[in-house]
Amino acid sequence: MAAASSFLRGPLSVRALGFIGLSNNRLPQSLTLFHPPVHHRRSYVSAATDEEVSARISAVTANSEAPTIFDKIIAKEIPSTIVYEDEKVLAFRDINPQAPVHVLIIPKLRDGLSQLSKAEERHTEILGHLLFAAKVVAEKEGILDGFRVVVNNGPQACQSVYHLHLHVLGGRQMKWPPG
Ligand code: DGP
Repeated sequence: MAAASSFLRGPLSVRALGFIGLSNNRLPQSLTLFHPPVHHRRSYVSAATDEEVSARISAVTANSEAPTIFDKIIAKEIPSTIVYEDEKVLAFRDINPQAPVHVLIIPKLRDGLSQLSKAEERHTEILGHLLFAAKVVAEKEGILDGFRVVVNNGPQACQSVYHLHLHVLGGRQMKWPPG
């Protein structure tokens, strides 16, 4: 209980804000969108991890047209470990792996697909291509017998990079339900 009440004084939020280079007084007013009703605030705040708070803040500050770190990876301006590439998609190892195999697959052209919920009819071909690429990556990585494909969409799913991406995870026993 003591630990929970210390969270209420804000260290989680402050650490998360520091992580993305924001201080409380520079927060956009729209962040209040994510504030729970006062009577729910105690359990909500104490349940949030740094990662979850960072993801919510990233979502609020994200401009869906703004470049993301993935544009720099596509342009090879920053290094990544590429495991598969074709004319439409790029697959590279996640910098923060959650399993022995953790590969991200992204469309090279974002075309409005900052997140899956922005998908339109015209995106069906690239969406299918991404899913097929997940199978190709799983095969290359030797995890065809068991792997998981995840798309985090929006702050409640902890999406942190607003350029659509599939996570391909494998190489260990997965659990269900996911966290
Ligand atoms: P998500 O939380 O679903 O938006 O996943 C974004 C993933 O991107 C996260 O697992 C970490 C990964 N990531 C972020 N920045 C970089 C980077 O610079 N390089 C690589 N390889 N992965 C990154």
